[in-house]
Amino acid sequence: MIMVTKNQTPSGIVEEFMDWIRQRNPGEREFHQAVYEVGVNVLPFLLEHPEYREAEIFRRLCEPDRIVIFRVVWQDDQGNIQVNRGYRVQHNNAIGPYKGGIRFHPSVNLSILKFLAFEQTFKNSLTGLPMGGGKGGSDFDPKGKSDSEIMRFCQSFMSELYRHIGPYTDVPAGDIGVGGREVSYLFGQYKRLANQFTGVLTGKGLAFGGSEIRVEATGYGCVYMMEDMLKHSGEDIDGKTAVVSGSGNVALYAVEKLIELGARPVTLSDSSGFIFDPAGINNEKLAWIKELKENRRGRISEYAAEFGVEFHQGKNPWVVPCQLAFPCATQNEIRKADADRLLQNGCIAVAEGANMPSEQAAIDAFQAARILFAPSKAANAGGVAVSGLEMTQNSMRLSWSREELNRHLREIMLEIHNRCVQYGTEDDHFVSYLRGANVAGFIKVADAMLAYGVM
Ligand code: NDP
Ligand code: 2IT
Repeated sequence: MIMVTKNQTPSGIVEEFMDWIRQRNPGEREFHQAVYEVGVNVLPFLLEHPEYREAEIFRRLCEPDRIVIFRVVWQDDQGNIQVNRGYRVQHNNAIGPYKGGIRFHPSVNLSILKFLAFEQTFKNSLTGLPMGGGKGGSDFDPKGKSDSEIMRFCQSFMSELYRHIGPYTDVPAGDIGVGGREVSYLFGQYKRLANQFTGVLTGKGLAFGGSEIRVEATGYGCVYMMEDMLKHSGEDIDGKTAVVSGSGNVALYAVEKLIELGARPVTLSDSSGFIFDPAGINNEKLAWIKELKENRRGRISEYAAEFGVEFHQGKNPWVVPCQLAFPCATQNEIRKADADRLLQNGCIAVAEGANMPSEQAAIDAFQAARILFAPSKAANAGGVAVSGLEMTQNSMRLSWSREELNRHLREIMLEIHNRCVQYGTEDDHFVSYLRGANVAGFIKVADAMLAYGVM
């Protein structure tokens, strides 16, 4: 049944839909934000597509298929019993098994995981690969924990999760706080409980079914997206100054690719503040940061001491003048005031490495200024795309070379760029990558859902 609408204008339809979302999901701010960000493009698109509208496809897409919430109990090194909460949001499997990362961070709650799983569904669709959307995690804080505490937590988490996932059901991977070490502990425990060696997680080590380029894929893919947007508008990435936030998996490999393509990355950050290196981070400094972050698990402030540059405690890097911005840390890290500052300082393009890093008012400012803006579901899709290729390799029981995988990643990012151009080009030739990504991501899932009938 089609809901009777008070007001059939596009903004009236969005407003009415959001009233429904807020009423059904009270207090879930991030989830409301993610639905709005997609709905503002997709709901007006439905006015011209009654087949989707009459089948209430978008409304169905705003209700996850299933959510599992469970207790995770583990023992710390002092012998104390610790209690955390685990989640898996299986959002939509219309076009493939649920697929998406696991986040371990004290801020994790249902709203954050529902927003991430919702976004993941459209992102995975955009990759062109057969993957549905899901996301999981826990409010567990890996910071300051010993290796054995991380192992015990991961084993306990998987002791419940394993019954809900599988290579044809749901295939988790990493996200904030979950990297190679955690995926290994999780996969080991799954294998033990299920007595099966399958491609049930991605981001695995190369010795046990992992894929080349997966570690690099999100950061590299994000820079490829930027390269393609610049090319499409007659610009070049070479020589441009780039501001990058975060100093985790996504940020470090974005910096690596920026250096390779001749850009000048000048910042990195973590939750304590940012470093500003006006000379640019080069390969030698990047190798030092990788050792710091991946092996010693240190803080980015140590870079300032090592290389004699400024560390800005408690601040984010959007005050630094740049042409290109790469938010690669977390959601809502670019506020409206940050967006205004970036624009005043001459920023011409933003590619979102993190998921939903720009708040809505910041996006509105970027769009109003007509700068190039690649939303996360397009810009960071390279990670899950190579996860999809890891699944393919696991099914075929073979491993492709680094060169072959990088070639696939490059092609997939270009295809995503071109889909955004196809669905997002406006009358004045401005490309709304946001609208393009939302509409193109929606159509594939919607067509599958229509084909299945009412469910
Ligand atoms: P990591 O855990 O490797 O790194 C996260 C980085 O962001 C750290 O530098 C961390 O600093 C910082 N950070 C995290 N939370 C906050 C916060 N609340 N405030 C300030 N800084 C914060 O995660 P990833 O690099 O994997 O993920 C970064 C973003 O990219 C996330 O939004 C994630 O969802 C997204 N993403 C990741 C993909 C992947 O393949 N890994 C794929 C697609 C998107 P600190 O150490 O101080 O906490
Ligand atoms: O947000 C994301 O796309 C990820 N964290 C990666 C998911 C995956 O399954 O590789």
